[in-house]
Amino acid sequence: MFCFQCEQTAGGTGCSQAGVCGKSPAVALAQDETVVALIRLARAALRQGPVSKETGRLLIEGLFLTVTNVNFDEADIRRYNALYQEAGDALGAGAADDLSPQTLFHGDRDIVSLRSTLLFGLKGMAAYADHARVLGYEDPAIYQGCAAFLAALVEDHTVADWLGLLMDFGHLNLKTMGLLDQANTESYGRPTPTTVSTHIAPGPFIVVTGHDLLDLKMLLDQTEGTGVAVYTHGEMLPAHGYPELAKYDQLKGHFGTAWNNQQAEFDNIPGALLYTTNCLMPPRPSYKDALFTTGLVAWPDLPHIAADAEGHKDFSAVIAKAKALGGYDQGQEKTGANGGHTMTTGFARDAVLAHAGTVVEAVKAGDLRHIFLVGGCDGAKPGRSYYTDFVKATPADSLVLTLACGKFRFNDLDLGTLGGLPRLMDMGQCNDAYSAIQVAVALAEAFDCGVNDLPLTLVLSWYEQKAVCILLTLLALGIKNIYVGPSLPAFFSDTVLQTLVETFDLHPTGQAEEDLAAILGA
Ligand code: FSO
Ligand code: SF4
Repeated sequence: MFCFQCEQTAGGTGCSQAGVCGKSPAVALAQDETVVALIRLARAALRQGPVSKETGRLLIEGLFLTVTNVNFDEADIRRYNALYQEAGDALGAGAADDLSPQTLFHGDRDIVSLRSTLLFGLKGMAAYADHARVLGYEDPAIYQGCAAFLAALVEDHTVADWLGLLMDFGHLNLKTMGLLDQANTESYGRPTPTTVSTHIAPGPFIVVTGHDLLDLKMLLDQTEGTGVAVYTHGEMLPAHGYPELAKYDQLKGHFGTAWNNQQAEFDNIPGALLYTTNCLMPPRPSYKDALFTTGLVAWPDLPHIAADAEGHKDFSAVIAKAKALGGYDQGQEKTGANGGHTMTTGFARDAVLAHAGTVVEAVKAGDLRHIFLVGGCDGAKPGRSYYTDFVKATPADSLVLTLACGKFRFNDLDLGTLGGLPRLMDMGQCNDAYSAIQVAVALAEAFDCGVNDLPLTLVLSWYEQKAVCILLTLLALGIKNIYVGPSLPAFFSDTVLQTLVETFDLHPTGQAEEDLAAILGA
């Protein structure tokens, strides 16, 4: 096997014996076969004319299937692959479309680097497109673009052309994040600032993790009146900000922190666990029996809740498991990383821009010196205390916007307020980078300047492929001077890295205090 798509890749270069994530060589091969089956399907579909909705759905589903920590079940992946192969056959895929999985990661190092960057970005974007699709939001341009980029992966391009493709892709991902933003806000209302408790009450409960808000909504409908409480974990925290989800009394609070702490946090848990998307880690025996997967997530021999033809899911087995486990006898404090008992969320673009006037005036008056967006993924490797250190060191006359699961390093800290606004504001899940971009654009308009001229710095943490698509969107928008860590992608060759550094002033993170001083001194 060879896989280097995530930040925890073995030795910082590539997993070749087994995945650090728990992925076996057989699963890795099956997932590479998924990718070549999708390229084959895309090429055949493009020859027929506009890509159909049915084909587009298969492309995004298949790509999402191969994202880090989603599916570890070889038999399940092979079932999907057979569908993609059949769909390609039906569209007239020929021998010339058959590719060996080895074509993906072999050849000139810079070309492999550029191809991998595009492929991993596509995987991340596919997850967002799939979340929008389940809510009934689809865009033919996204499906068409997805097919075209898949086909482009195995075509010859100059380095300059590859970079052009990556920028075009960044714009398509912006469109996709915009569609998901529309899907989420039209389905569940506009997020409002909300304080979420980390207290776990006695009695039966279910912990829901991952990103799929529709799964949570269906579970909330089905747990009404059952006496079973529901808690979020990891990237589900922002659900509490959506009025149409927060209205359920049994949605009680947040359990623990981010995905990378699940093995410790779920140890001997007396509640049921529902995994809606990534990030699944190899389950420990002490909670394996409590675990259910849904959507594209799968682990061999663990129960999976599938949707029926109408998209409905029956979570009665999860509810029954929660009742059987019974919950804690006494209330528990599952505090944040710094011992805090609450977390806040719901500061999406409307909530922040409602105070745009205050922010603009505070900057003009010299009361607000800088805005930081400290966001991205959390991860299991050491070195991520950088983000805690950075946020703790930000001066009192600065604001910290955050999003995605990296925030659990610091989102229980009380950073106080500035001009009536909390200094720390959680904008939501990783896809809510869309909201952050809207805020940056609106502030630039208010100041009549470019986004790069704002007193704003992005300090990003990456782990998996969604972070790749977001980074490409930010670069495509011309946003410069971004700090990225905790380590750089193994799939960036020296030439690609140098190009990104020179073109976009991309900075690898260094020491928190030094980086902060450099930003504020600039
Ligand atoms: Fe985190 Fe996992 Fe949302 Fe990622 S939970 S690491 S970037 O999947 O998608 O932020
Ligand atoms: Fe290794 Fe990451 Fe690939 Fe898993 S997803 S095999 S940890 S590079």
